[in-house]
Amino acid sequence: MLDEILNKIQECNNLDQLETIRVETLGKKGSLTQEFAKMKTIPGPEKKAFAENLNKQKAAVTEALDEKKVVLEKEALEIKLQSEKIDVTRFNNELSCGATHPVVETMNRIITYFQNLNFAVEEGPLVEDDFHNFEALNLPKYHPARDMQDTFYNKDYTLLRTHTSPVQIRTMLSQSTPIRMIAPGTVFRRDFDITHTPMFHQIEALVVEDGDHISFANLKHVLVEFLHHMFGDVDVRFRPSFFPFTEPSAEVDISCVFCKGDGCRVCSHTGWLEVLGCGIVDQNVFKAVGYEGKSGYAFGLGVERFAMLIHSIGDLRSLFESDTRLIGQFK
Ligand code: 2NM
Repeated sequence: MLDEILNKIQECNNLDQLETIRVETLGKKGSLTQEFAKMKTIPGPEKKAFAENLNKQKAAVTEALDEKKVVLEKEALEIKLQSEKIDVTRFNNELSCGATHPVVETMNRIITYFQNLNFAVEEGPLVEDDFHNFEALNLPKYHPARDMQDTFYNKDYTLLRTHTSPVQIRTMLSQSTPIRMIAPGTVFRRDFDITHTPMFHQIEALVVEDGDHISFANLKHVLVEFLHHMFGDVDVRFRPSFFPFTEPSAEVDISCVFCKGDGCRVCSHTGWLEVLGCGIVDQNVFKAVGYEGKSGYAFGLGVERFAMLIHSIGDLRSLFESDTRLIGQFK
């Protein structure tokens, strides 16, 4: 009978079944317990041997049950651990990281370049008044040059600034020479087509000193160095142009970064790309801010256009669509 019990324990493969075996053998009505009840029917001289034998069997069964219990508990724990296993690397794989928008990145690059040349970074309000946005910049009321910009006007005759030049006016009104500054920021124009968005970004620069020694040569040098920094080994040319706030004025071209000047669709087969406007500050601007007798140069550029040329982005509007397939390429 002992071998039979020990066999059953050996073959048992779960804790419930093991408990059943324990109850069936060592429980109140268990088979071995019942054997102990037979003690009183055993004649005196045989009692001791009978009892010793029974106790041995009980000890053997108890030991077998205890050993098996340890093994089965270990197996059960193993199964539980397997089923509750956590892959700690899983969430890490799914973390996605952001990227700096190409317009912001380009703006930061330009700002850093001029900060290293000791230019101060100035800011001003997006909602401007007529004086700072037009009048002080040699654009008097009813002047046809105001048609060059299509302006968002508010009911109270304030307006959304059409360029960052009002920041230059505010800086000249509140500071004295020498001035060496850039004004990066958002500007607004009523224009919306393939190459224009109603909101875009500009960086304008202004350098003013006492006397008349600031010349076009100073302006040319700074711009050629800057454009080589931004676009690498390109040719640079200055074309005479007109702005109300500068005289003389020029527009600046670089040799086409796509066809290296051979002519392609992007440069309309001219080999040149227009990248900024510049000039010697008009004396009428200095008069408006009490800067008579000073000289200076200024220039302005569109950040979106720079970003598109640097990163070969074909469509201006893709910069404003928040499509993660665009921004995802700039991680
Ligand atoms: C440009 C081109 C040429 C300009 C002029 C001034 C100021 F305030 F000094 F008169 N600020 N910015 C300027 C000159 C801007 O942008 C294409």
